[in-house]
Amino acid sequence: MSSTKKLTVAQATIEYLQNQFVERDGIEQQFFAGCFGIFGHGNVAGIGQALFQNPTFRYFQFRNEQAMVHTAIAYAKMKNRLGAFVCTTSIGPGATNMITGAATATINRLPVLLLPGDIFATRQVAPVLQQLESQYSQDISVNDCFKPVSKYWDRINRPEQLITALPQAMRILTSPSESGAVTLCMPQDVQAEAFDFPQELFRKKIWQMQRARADDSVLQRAAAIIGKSQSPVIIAGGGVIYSDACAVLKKFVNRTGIPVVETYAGKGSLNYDEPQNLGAAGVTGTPGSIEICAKADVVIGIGTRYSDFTSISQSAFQHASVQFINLNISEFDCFKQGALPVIGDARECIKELDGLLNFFTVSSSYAATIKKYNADWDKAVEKIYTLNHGVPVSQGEVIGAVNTFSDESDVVVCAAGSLPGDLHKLWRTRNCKGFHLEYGYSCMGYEIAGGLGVKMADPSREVYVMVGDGSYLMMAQEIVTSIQEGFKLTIILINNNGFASIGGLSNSLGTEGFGTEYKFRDIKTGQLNGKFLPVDLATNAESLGAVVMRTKDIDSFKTALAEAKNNDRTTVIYIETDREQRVEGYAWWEVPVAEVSTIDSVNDTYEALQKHKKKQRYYL
Ligand SMILES: Cc1ncc(C[n+]2csc(CCOP(=O)(O)OP(=O)(O)O)c2C)c(N)n1
Ligand SMILES: [Mg+2]
Repeated sequence: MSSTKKLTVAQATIEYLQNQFVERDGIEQQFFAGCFGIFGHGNVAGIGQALFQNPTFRYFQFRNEQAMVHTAIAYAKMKNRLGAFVCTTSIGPGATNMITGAATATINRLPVLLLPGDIFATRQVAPVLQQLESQYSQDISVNDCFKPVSKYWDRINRPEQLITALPQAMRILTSPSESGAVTLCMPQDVQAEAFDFPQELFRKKIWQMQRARADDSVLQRAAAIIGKSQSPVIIAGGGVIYSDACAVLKKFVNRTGIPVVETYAGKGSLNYDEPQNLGAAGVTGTPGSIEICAKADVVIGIGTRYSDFTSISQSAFQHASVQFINLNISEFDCFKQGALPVIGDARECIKELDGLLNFFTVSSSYAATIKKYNADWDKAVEKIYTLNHGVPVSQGEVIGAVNTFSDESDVVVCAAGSLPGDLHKLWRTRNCKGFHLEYGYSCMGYEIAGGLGVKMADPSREVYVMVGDGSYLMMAQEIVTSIQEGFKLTIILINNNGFASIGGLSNSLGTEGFGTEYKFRDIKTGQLNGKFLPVDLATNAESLGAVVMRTKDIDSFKTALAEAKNNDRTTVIYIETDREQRVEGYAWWEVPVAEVSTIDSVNDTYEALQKHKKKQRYYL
């Protein structure tokens, strides 16, 4: 047997990727489920040829490169980072279309492997079609823009560089602490070059996704601090779910009574009806969660990166001597908030803390407070779910109808607009993978493409994509892909004629919703305050091949949900909502306000901002 195998760089890449496996808790699985792509001259004869030659590594055709990265991200999220997709593009615009996707992956710490085509390494033909030239270096292409949004970035200028680049890519992709977008730029000529690669490169390789244990003495210190606390709280972040720590968290808090608040990525860590679950944390938090965090003497952040939505722009934690203890696999996140850093896998760390704290329970008065907050909030949710607002309906009622109709195992998917905050507060979670929010980058356009990734990861569940008209207009084209591949989505398309979220924010900042409604330019005023635009989004969805149901009131909406469940093709349920019937908010969020203005309402808002800012703190 020869010790080398002659393959093109593209063929070697695909063959290598096909042989990569991950193992966690003794369960082994193939890491990549295939390759998403859009072909152009920068990849058609390289990666394209390799995929054509090797149909067992399945190729999926997409409509937009950014969207296909979103689908890959959602897939990896649904798989708790134990599965991923490869994305191939041409050079130039096809490649740079993936940059937003790369940032979305990296901010959410989710693995995607990007293979953008790149300019000729030989340079002889330069500038190739779509090459952006640099006057001071021939060693630069638009693909350098991936550097700040990738966790690993490389350019394969010679075939043998693959041999050392691919294992580095895999190390990052399968690391629970380092995961994110990995970009291997593939010059279009090099992709097609042959090389005698060592056979060992194509051996089956199993990457262990390790459950790192924390340092004993640090765990003991953490237990000692929690053991003496009067009003502890746990912030459950995405790390709880990715580490598959939901069951041990439930056991720990059911026994100790420590309340839990959930971030966007962490919502679902506990089911909604668990007695210790106070629900949404932070800016879009429940009143109980906000109160408990404000008074907490010990804050235990598990698998959270403390975004400003969680920390209420660093005004959430008001106890004079609040002490943070972070359980996190990522050292970077673990040290945030001046915390005692318990660096390790969430599930293992919770288990060990549970053992060390076997003497501890919260006081009965603290438990009673938590119980009351829970009961009060559940009443508030019920009221919003059953508002009977009439036509146009309220967004809260729509969420209520979807939540009530859907099965326990179903998944809701969302990313941007006013829906995420409302869902964060109102969605009654019933399984730890049922609430899929991309709120790290909150990237408009993630919703439908993301829904597709969720469905691909688990076709046994119904996937409910909730999307606003603004996000829909930004990126709806993967409806076509969902139909092509037979991955059925139920898309709830909420039309409120523009940006309810940013419109509301603008109003609250004194700028009267400027630029946030979808209206004609008025000839007299010269402003965008004419009639509403005559856009028909339902017909648009129909034209992409979806089954479309146009609903107006909440009863017809509920009927449509039942019908949609029986469809096997992607179905869009269209409904218009009253943009001003908002779900109440209970916390502040820092958004800058003009320090000087000719408009009184802006000046008033600036004064209010100064008051709120007094509550902000540094935790060192
Ligand atoms: C790609 C992108 N561009 C801009 C924004 C800023 N932004 C956040 S929400 C929003 C409006 C969303 O409108 P829509 O989807 O209709 O939801 P609604 O606010 O009406 O609920 C905008 C522009 C964003 N999050 N993502
Ligand atoms: Mg809207």
